[in-house]
Amino acid sequence: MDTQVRVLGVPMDLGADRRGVDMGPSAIRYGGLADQLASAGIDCIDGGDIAVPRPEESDPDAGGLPSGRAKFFRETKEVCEDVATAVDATLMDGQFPLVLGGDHSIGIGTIVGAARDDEELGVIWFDAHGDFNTPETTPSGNIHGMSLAAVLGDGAFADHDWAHTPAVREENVVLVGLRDVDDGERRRLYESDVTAFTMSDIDTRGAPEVVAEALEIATDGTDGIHVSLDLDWLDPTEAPGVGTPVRGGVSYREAHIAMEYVAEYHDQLRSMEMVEVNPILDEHNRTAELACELVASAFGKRVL
Ligand code: Z70
Ligand code: MN
Ligand code: MN
Ligand code: MN
Repeated sequence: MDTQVRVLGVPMDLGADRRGVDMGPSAIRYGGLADQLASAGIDCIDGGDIAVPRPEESDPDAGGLPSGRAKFFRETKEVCEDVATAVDATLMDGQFPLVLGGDHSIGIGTIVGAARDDEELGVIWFDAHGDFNTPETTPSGNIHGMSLAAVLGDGAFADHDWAHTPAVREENVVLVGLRDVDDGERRRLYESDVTAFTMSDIDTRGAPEVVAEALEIATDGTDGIHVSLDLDWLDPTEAPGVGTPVRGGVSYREAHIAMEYVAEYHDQLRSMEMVEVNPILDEHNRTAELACELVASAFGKRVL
Protein backbone atom coordinates (compact mmCIF):
# COMPACT_ATOMS: atom_id res chain seq x y z
CA MET A 1 0.00 0.00 0.00
CA ASP A 2 1.41 3.39 -0.97
CA THR A 3 -0.76 5.29 1.48
CA GLN A 4 0.88 6.84 4.51
CA VAL A 5 -0.59 5.71 7.82
CA ARG A 6 -1.47 8.37 10.40
CA VAL A 7 -1.56 7.02 13.96
CA LEU A 8 -4.17 8.60 16.26
CA GLY A 9 -4.10 7.70 19.96
CA VAL A 10 -7.26 7.92 22.06
CA PRO A 11 -6.42 7.33 25.76
CA MET A 12 -10.07 6.72 26.57
CA ASP A 13 -11.36 4.82 29.60
CA LEU A 14 -14.71 6.53 30.23
CA GLY A 15 -16.56 3.73 28.46
CA ALA A 16 -15.26 0.87 30.64
CA ASP A 17 -15.10 0.11 34.35
CA ARG A 18 -11.57 -1.08 34.63
CA ARG A 19 -8.92 1.64 34.64
CA GLY A 20 -5.84 1.04 32.57
CA VAL A 21 -6.97 0.98 28.95
CA ASP A 22 -6.21 4.71 28.83
CA MET A 23 -2.54 3.66 28.65
CA GLY A 24 -3.15 1.50 25.59
CA PRO A 25 -1.91 3.99 22.97
CA SER A 26 1.43 4.41 24.77
CA ALA A 27 1.86 0.67 25.20
CA ILE A 28 1.13 0.00 21.52
CA ARG A 29 3.57 2.68 20.36
CA TYR A 30 6.20 1.32 22.78
CA GLY A 31 5.42 -2.18 21.51
CA GLY A 32 6.99 -1.29 18.16
CA LEU A 33 4.12 -0.09 15.98
CA ALA A 34 6.24 2.08 13.66
CA ASP A 35 8.83 -0.69 13.17
CA GLN A 36 6.14 -3.28 12.49
CA LEU A 37 4.50 -1.03 9.91
CA ALA A 38 7.92 -0.40 8.33
CA SER A 39 8.46 -4.15 8.08
CA ALA A 40 5.23 -4.27 6.06
CA GLY A 41 6.61 -1.54 3.82
CA ILE A 42 4.33 1.12 5.30
CA ASP A 43 5.40 4.64 6.12
CA CYS A 44 3.67 6.14 9.16
CA ILE A 45 3.48 9.42 10.97
CA ASP A 46 2.18 9.94 14.50
CA GLY A 47 -0.74 12.33 14.88
CA GLY A 48 -0.43 12.26 18.69
CA ASP A 49 -3.23 11.68 21.17
CA ILE A 50 -6.73 13.11 21.33
CA ALA A 51 -7.51 14.71 24.70
CA VAL A 52 -9.76 12.69 27.02
CA PRO A 53 -11.09 14.02 30.36
CA ARG A 54 -10.31 12.06 33.54
CA PRO A 55 -13.31 10.18 35.00
CA GLU A 56 -12.68 11.90 38.36
CA GLU A 57 -13.45 15.26 36.75
CA SER A 58 -17.08 14.51 35.95
CA ASP A 59 -20.30 12.88 37.11
CA PRO A 60 -20.95 9.73 35.04
CA ASP A 61 -24.70 10.31 35.12
CA ALA A 62 -24.76 14.01 34.28
CA GLY A 63 -25.24 13.15 30.63
CA GLY A 64 -28.50 14.03 28.62
CA LEU A 65 -29.98 10.75 27.60
CA PRO A 66 -33.77 10.43 27.10
CA SER A 67 -33.86 6.87 28.48
CA GLY A 68 -31.69 4.15 29.94
CA ARG A 69 -28.14 4.52 31.19
CA ALA A 70 -24.86 5.35 29.48
CA LYS A 71 -22.12 6.48 31.85
CA PHE A 72 -20.14 9.55 30.76
CA PHE A 73 -22.46 9.96 27.78
CA ARG A 74 -21.72 13.68 27.36
CA GLU A 75 -17.94 13.28 27.72
CA THR A 76 -17.87 10.26 25.40
CA LYS A 77 -19.84 12.23 22.82
CA GLU A 78 -17.29 15.05 22.95
CA VAL A 79 -14.29 12.72 22.63
CA CYS A 80 -15.92 10.77 19.79
CA GLU A 81 -16.67 14.00 17.93
CA ASP A 82 -12.97 14.88 18.16
CA VAL A 83 -12.01 11.37 16.99
CA ALA A 84 -14.43 11.66 14.05
CA THR A 85 -12.98 15.04 13.06
CA ALA A 86 -9.41 13.68 13.21
CA VAL A 87 -10.28 10.54 11.21
CA ASP A 88 -12.14 12.57 8.59
CA ALA A 89 -9.23 15.06 8.29
CA THR A 90 -6.76 12.18 7.93
CA LEU A 91 -8.77 10.69 5.07
CA MET A 92 -9.10 14.12 3.44
CA ASP A 93 -5.30 14.42 3.56
CA GLY A 94 -5.03 11.13 1.67
CA GLN A 95 -3.69 9.25 4.69
CA PHE A 96 -4.91 6.07 6.38
CA PRO A 97 -6.29 6.53 9.91
CA LEU A 98 -5.01 3.93 12.40
CA VAL A 99 -6.72 4.60 15.73
CA LEU A 100 -5.30 3.24 19.01
CA GLY A 101 -7.53 2.79 22.07
CA GLY A 102 -8.54 3.19 24.68
CA ASP A 103 -11.80 1.41 25.28
CA HIS A 104 -14.12 0.40 22.46
CA SER A 105 -16.47 3.38 22.86
CA ILE A 106 -14.05 5.24 20.55
CA GLY A 107 -15.28 3.05 17.69
CA ILE A 108 -18.26 5.39 17.48
CA GLY A 109 -15.92 8.28 16.65
CA THR A 110 -13.78 6.33 14.22
CA ILE A 111 -16.74 5.02 12.24
CA VAL A 112 -18.58 8.35 12.18
CA GLY A 113 -15.37 9.97 10.88
CA ALA A 114 -14.65 7.26 8.30
CA ALA A 115 -18.23 7.44 6.99
CA ARG A 116 -18.49 11.23 7.02
CA ASP A 117 -18.26 11.67 3.27
CA ASP A 118 -21.53 9.68 3.07
CA GLU A 119 -20.04 6.80 1.15
CA GLU A 120 -21.26 3.37 2.22
CA LEU A 121 -18.97 1.79 4.81
CA GLY A 122 -18.80 -1.89 5.76
CA VAL A 123 -17.60 -2.79 9.26
CA ILE A 124 -15.87 -5.90 10.60
CA TRP A 125 -15.85 -5.98 14.41
CA PHE A 126 -13.44 -8.61 15.80
CA ASP A 127 -14.50 -9.05 19.44
CA ALA A 128 -15.43 -11.53 22.19
CA HIS A 129 -18.37 -9.23 22.87
CA GLY A 130 -21.24 -7.96 20.73
CA ASP A 131 -20.98 -4.32 21.89
CA PHE A 132 -24.62 -4.33 20.79
CA ASN A 133 -26.34 -3.14 23.97
CA THR A 134 -28.32 0.08 24.04
CA PRO A 135 -28.79 2.42 27.03
CA GLU A 136 -32.02 0.46 27.60
CA THR A 137 -30.50 -3.08 27.58
CA THR A 138 -27.04 -2.47 29.09
CA PRO A 139 -26.29 -4.37 32.31
CA SER A 140 -23.31 -2.09 33.09
CA GLY A 141 -23.99 1.37 31.69
CA ASN A 142 -20.60 1.15 29.96
CA ILE A 143 -20.62 2.64 26.46
CA HIS A 144 -17.88 0.27 25.20
CA GLY A 145 -20.60 -2.42 25.34
CA MET A 146 -22.90 -0.28 23.14
CA SER A 147 -20.66 1.27 20.48
CA LEU A 148 -21.71 -0.91 17.55
CA ALA A 149 -25.40 -0.32 18.38
CA ALA A 150 -24.71 3.41 18.61
CA VAL A 151 -23.41 3.80 15.06
CA LEU A 152 -26.50 1.99 13.80
CA GLY A 153 -28.70 4.51 15.67
CA ASP A 154 -30.32 1.99 18.00
CA GLY A 155 -32.28 2.64 21.19
CA ALA A 156 -31.66 5.97 22.91
CA PHE A 157 -28.83 6.63 20.45
CA ALA A 158 -31.44 7.27 17.73
CA ASP A 159 -31.83 10.87 18.85
CA HIS A 160 -28.14 11.66 18.58
CA ASP A 161 -26.74 12.66 15.21
CA TRP A 162 -23.18 12.28 16.45
CA ALA A 163 -23.47 8.53 16.88
CA HIS A 164 -25.87 7.43 14.14
CA THR A 165 -24.11 6.86 10.83
CA PRO A 166 -26.57 6.33 7.95
CA ALA A 167 -23.66 5.34 5.67
CA VAL A 168 -23.31 2.10 7.66
CA ARG A 169 -26.01 -0.48 6.92
CA GLU A 170 -26.67 -3.47 9.18
CA GLU A 171 -26.34 -5.72 6.11
CA ASN A 172 -22.65 -4.73 5.82
CA VAL A 173 -21.77 -5.11 9.51
CA VAL A 174 -20.12 -8.34 10.68
CA LEU A 175 -19.14 -9.47 14.17
CA VAL A 176 -16.40 -12.10 14.40
CA GLY A 177 -15.38 -14.13 17.46
CA LEU A 178 -18.39 -13.73 19.79
CA ARG A 179 -18.43 -15.68 23.04
CA ASP A 180 -19.80 -13.32 25.70
CA VAL A 181 -23.19 -11.84 24.77
CA ASP A 182 -25.84 -10.42 27.14
CA ASP A 183 -29.49 -11.52 26.84
CA GLY A 184 -30.63 -8.14 25.54
CA GLU A 185 -27.84 -8.09 22.97
CA ARG A 186 -28.68 -11.60 21.79
CA ARG A 187 -32.29 -10.59 21.22
CA ARG A 188 -31.25 -7.45 19.39
CA LEU A 189 -28.76 -9.33 17.21
CA TYR A 190 -31.46 -11.82 16.18
CA GLU A 191 -33.74 -8.95 15.18
CA SER A 192 -31.07 -7.09 13.22
CA ASP A 193 -29.51 -7.73 9.82
CA VAL A 194 -26.02 -7.68 11.34
CA THR A 195 -24.10 -10.91 10.69
CA ALA A 196 -22.57 -12.47 13.80
CA PHE A 197 -19.96 -15.26 13.75
CA THR A 198 -19.36 -16.88 17.13
CA MET A 199 -16.28 -18.80 18.26
CA SER A 200 -18.27 -21.98 17.48
CA ASP A 201 -18.44 -20.87 13.85
CA ILE A 202 -14.66 -20.42 13.87
CA ASP A 203 -14.21 -23.83 15.56
CA THR A 204 -16.33 -25.66 13.02
CA ARG A 205 -15.60 -23.75 9.81
CA GLY A 206 -12.12 -22.45 10.52
CA ALA A 207 -10.95 -18.85 10.80
CA PRO A 208 -10.01 -18.44 7.10
CA GLU A 209 -13.47 -19.39 5.81
CA VAL A 210 -15.29 -17.26 8.39
CA VAL A 211 -13.12 -14.21 7.78
CA ALA A 212 -13.39 -14.60 4.01
CA GLU A 213 -17.19 -14.55 4.32
CA ALA A 214 -17.05 -11.57 6.70
CA LEU A 215 -14.99 -9.64 4.15
CA GLU A 216 -17.44 -10.50 1.37
CA ILE A 217 -20.39 -9.26 3.44
CA ALA A 218 -18.66 -6.05 4.53
CA THR A 219 -17.52 -5.18 0.99
CA ASP A 220 -20.80 -6.12 -0.73
CA GLY A 221 -22.04 -2.88 -2.28
CA THR A 222 -19.91 -0.65 -0.05
CA ASP A 223 -17.23 1.89 -0.94
CA GLY A 224 -14.84 0.81 1.80
CA ILE A 225 -14.49 -1.08 5.07
CA HIS A 226 -13.51 -0.27 8.63
CA VAL A 227 -11.80 -2.96 10.72
CA SER A 228 -12.29 -2.66 14.47
CA LEU A 229 -10.17 -5.08 16.50
CA ASP A 230 -10.82 -5.51 20.22
CA LEU A 231 -7.80 -7.41 21.57
CA ASP A 232 -10.14 -9.49 23.77
CA TRP A 233 -11.06 -11.23 20.50
CA LEU A 234 -7.89 -13.26 21.12
CA ASP A 235 -7.56 -15.94 23.75
CA PRO A 236 -6.28 -14.50 27.06
CA THR A 237 -3.27 -16.84 26.89
CA GLU A 238 -2.10 -14.74 23.92
CA ALA A 239 -3.60 -11.40 24.94
CA PRO A 240 -3.81 -11.19 28.75
CA GLY A 241 -3.57 -7.40 28.82
CA VAL A 242 -7.14 -6.46 27.89
CA GLY A 243 -9.99 -4.70 29.67
CA THR A 244 -12.23 -7.78 29.82
CA PRO A 245 -10.50 -11.15 29.18
CA VAL A 246 -12.80 -14.03 28.13
CA ARG A 247 -11.56 -17.61 27.73
CA GLY A 248 -11.90 -19.42 24.43
CA GLY A 249 -10.74 -16.77 21.98
CA VAL A 250 -8.86 -17.07 18.71
CA SER A 251 -5.29 -18.30 18.71
CA TYR A 252 -2.19 -16.41 17.68
CA ARG A 253 -2.16 -18.13 14.30
CA GLU A 254 -5.89 -17.63 13.68
CA ALA A 255 -5.55 -13.91 14.41
CA HIS A 256 -2.68 -13.57 11.95
CA ILE A 257 -4.38 -15.46 9.14
CA ALA A 258 -7.47 -13.29 9.67
CA MET A 259 -5.39 -10.12 9.29
CA GLU A 260 -3.61 -11.58 6.24
CA TYR A 261 -7.06 -12.03 4.68
CA VAL A 262 -7.88 -8.41 5.55
CA ALA A 263 -4.66 -7.38 3.77
CA GLU A 264 -6.01 -8.97 0.57
CA TYR A 265 -8.68 -6.23 0.63
CA HIS A 266 -6.24 -3.32 0.95
CA ASP A 267 -7.98 -1.45 -1.86
CA GLN A 268 -11.17 -1.34 0.21
CA LEU A 269 -9.62 -0.93 3.67
CA ARG A 270 -10.30 2.64 4.73
CA SER A 271 -9.63 2.73 8.48
CA MET A 272 -8.61 0.45 11.33
CA GLU A 273 -8.57 0.58 15.11
CA MET A 274 -6.93 -1.51 17.83
CA VAL A 275 -8.69 -1.19 21.19
CA GLU A 276 -8.95 -2.39 24.80
CA VAL A 277 -5.22 -2.98 25.43
CA ASN A 278 -4.73 -2.72 29.21
CA PRO A 279 -1.00 -2.52 30.06
CA ILE A 280 -1.70 -2.87 33.81
CA LEU A 281 -2.94 -6.43 33.28
CA ASP A 282 -0.42 -7.28 30.57
CA GLU A 283 2.65 -9.50 30.77
CA HIS A 284 5.74 -7.59 29.62
CA ASN A 285 3.69 -5.65 27.04
CA ARG A 286 3.02 -8.79 24.98
CA THR A 287 -0.59 -7.84 24.19
CA ALA A 288 0.52 -4.45 22.87
CA GLU A 289 3.31 -6.10 20.85
CA LEU A 290 0.79 -8.56 19.43
CA ALA A 291 -1.43 -5.64 18.44
CA CYS A 292 1.51 -4.22 16.46
CA GLU A 293 2.18 -7.57 14.79
CA LEU A 294 -1.46 -7.90 13.78
CA VAL A 295 -1.45 -4.41 12.28
CA ALA A 296 1.58 -5.42 10.20
CA SER A 297 -0.23 -8.53 8.94
CA ALA A 298 -3.30 -6.43 8.07
CA PHE A 299 -1.02 -4.13 6.05
CA GLY A 300 0.49 -6.97 4.06
CA LYS A 301 3.60 -8.07 5.96
CA ARG A 302 4.76 -11.40 4.58
CA VAL A 303 7.37 -13.93 5.62
CA LEU A 304 8.53 -14.49 2.03
C1 Z70 B 1 -20.96 -6.19 28.50
C2 Z70 B 1 -21.55 -4.82 28.73
C3 Z70 B 1 -17.61 -5.30 26.81
C4 Z70 B 1 -15.73 -4.99 25.84
C5 Z70 B 1 -16.64 -5.68 27.64
C6 Z70 B 1 -19.45 -6.14 28.27
C7 Z70 B 1 -19.08 -5.35 27.05
N1 Z70 B 1 -21.62 -6.84 27.38
N2 Z70 B 1 -17.03 -4.87 25.68
N3 Z70 B 1 -15.47 -5.48 27.01
N4 Z70 B 1 -14.82 -4.67 24.93
O1 Z70 B 1 -21.24 -4.23 29.77
O2 Z70 B 1 -22.28 -4.33 27.89
MN1 MN C 1 -15.38 -4.40 22.16
MN1 MN D 1 -14.60 -7.05 23.85
MN1 MN E 1 -26.11 5.50 2.88
